[in-house]
Amino acid sequence: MDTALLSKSEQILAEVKEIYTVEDTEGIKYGLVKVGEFVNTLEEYLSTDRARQRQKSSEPPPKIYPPSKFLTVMLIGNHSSGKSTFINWYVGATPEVQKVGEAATTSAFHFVQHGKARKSYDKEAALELYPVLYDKLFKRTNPKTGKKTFPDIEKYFYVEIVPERNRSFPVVDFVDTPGMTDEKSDYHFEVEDVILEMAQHKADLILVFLDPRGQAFCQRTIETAAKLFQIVPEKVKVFLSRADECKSDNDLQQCLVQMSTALTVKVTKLGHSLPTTFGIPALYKPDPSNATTRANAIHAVCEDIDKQVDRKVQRNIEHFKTDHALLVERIKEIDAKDKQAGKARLVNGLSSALIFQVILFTLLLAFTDLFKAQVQDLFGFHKDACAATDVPLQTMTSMACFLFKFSAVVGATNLFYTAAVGVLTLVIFRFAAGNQKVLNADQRKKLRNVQQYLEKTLAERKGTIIEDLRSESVNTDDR
Ligand SMILES: Nc1nc2c(ncn2[C@@H]2O[C@H](COP(=O)(O)OP(=O)(O)OP(=O)(O)O)[C@@H](O)[C@H]2O)c(=O)[nH]1
Ligand SMILES: [Mg+2]
Repeated sequence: MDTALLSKSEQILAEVKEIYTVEDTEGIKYGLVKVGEFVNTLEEYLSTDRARQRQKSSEPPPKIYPPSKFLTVMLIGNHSSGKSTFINWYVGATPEVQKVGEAATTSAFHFVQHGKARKSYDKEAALELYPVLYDKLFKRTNPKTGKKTFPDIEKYFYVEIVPERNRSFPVVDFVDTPGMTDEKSDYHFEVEDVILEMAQHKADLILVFLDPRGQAFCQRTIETAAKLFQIVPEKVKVFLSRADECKSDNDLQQCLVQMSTALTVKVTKLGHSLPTTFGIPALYKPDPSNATTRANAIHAVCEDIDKQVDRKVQRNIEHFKTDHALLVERIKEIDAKDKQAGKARLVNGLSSALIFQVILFTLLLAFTDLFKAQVQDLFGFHKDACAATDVPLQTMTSMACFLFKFSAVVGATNLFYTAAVGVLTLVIFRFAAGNQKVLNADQRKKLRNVQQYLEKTLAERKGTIIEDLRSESVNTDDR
C-alpha cells in the first residue's frame, strides 16, 4: 500500500480492508474472508459443535464480510431536490460526475466513490463491488416462491470511480438514489424497499433532501423518511435543500414547519417518535455570485461527515477485533476437536482390535488341539514341563526365542491364516475407530499456518493499528 498520500483515517480504513481481502499466493498472509471460509469447511468436515448447532437450526455457515473502507453516505429525497448537485459539489470533479437537471434525472442507484482512476461500472459488475448488497439484495430469493425478491435489480446499479481528493471524499462513498415522485409507475422496481435495505446493510449516514419547491411531491419522501426513523434513527438527517430559492425567511420558516409537521405525523402513525435532537436545517449549494446571507448547513454537513469518518475508523477496528477473536477461538475449537477425534479413534480401534485378538486366541486355544500344540511348542512348555519347578525360567527363555521358533512352527497355511487374521484385525480397528473424521496432513499444516498468522502476525498488526489510532487522536486533540 502506498501510504505517502493517505490521511491517517484513510490509511487505517484501507489497512483493515486489506487484512480481510489480501490474497497471497505464497500462503504467508491470509485474508480473513478466506480464513472464514476455510474455518467453515473444517468445522463442517469435523462436524464440530458449532457446525452441528447450525445444522440443527438450518443456518448457513457464517460469512465474513470485509468492512468497507468508505463511509457510505446515502442521499434520498424528492426528484430535483439537489441530491446529485450536492454530490458533485462535495466531490468537486470536473467534469461533474452526476447528471443534474430540473427534470427527474437520476432513476437508478449510483455509487460515487474514490479510486485511482476515473472508471464506470454498471449492472452486475457494479453490484459485485458491494458484496454485502450483492448477497442481501441481488441474490436474495423468496423462500416460498423461490423467485428473486428484487428481480433485475442489478440493471439499476452504477458505480462511478473518481480520483478527486477534495474534502473527505477519499474515504466517502456516496449513494445517489432515484428522485422520489408520488407516481409508483415511475420506477421499474420497489425503490423504497431497496432504500430501506441499503439503509440497514450499507449506509452509515442518510441525508434526506426535501426542497421547498417540491412540497407537492413530498409524500413519498416523507413516508420513506418516517420508515427510516423507525429502523435506523441514528443514521438519518433531514434537510431543507435548495433553501436559497425560498423567497423570504418567512417562506423558509413556513416550509420548515410544514415539513416537520408532516414528518412528525407519519412517524407517530408508525408508533415512533422523532429523536429529541431532531431539526430540519436549511442548505443550498454555495454560489459566489449569489450574495445571500441565509444560514447554510452545507458546511455543518461536511463536518458531520468528518466526524462520522472518525467513528467509522473506530467501528472498523472493532469489527476487525471481533472477527479476529472469534476466528482464533474457532480455530482453537477445531484443533481441540481434531485432537479429541484422533485420540478417540486410536483408543476405540486399539481396544477393539485387542479384544478381538484375545477372544480369537482364547477360542483357538479352547477348541483346536493343533493350535494348542503349536502354542505349547512356541512357548516351549508341555504338560510334563508344566509340572517342572523351573517353568517360569523355561517360559521366559522360550519367549526370547519366540520369533525364531515362530518362523519354524508356522507353515505356509498358517501364514495364510495369520495374514487373514491380521487383515481382519485391521478391518476391526478401522471399523471400531468409527466415522469420526480427523484432519489430513495438508489440512493440519494449513491450520497451523493460519493459526500462527492470526495469533502472531495479525495480533501484532492489531496492536499497531490501535496504537496508530491513539496517536492520531492525540495529534487531533493537540490541534
Ligand atoms: N438554486 C439552487 N439550485 C439547485 C440547488 N441544488 C440543485 N439545484 C438545481 O436543481 C436542479 C435539480 O438538481 P439535481 O441535483 O439534479 O436534483 P436531484 O435531486 O439529483 O434530482 P433527481 O436526480 O431527478 O432526483 C438542477 O438544475 C440544479 O442546478 C441549490 O442548492 N440551489
Ligand atoms: Mg439526481
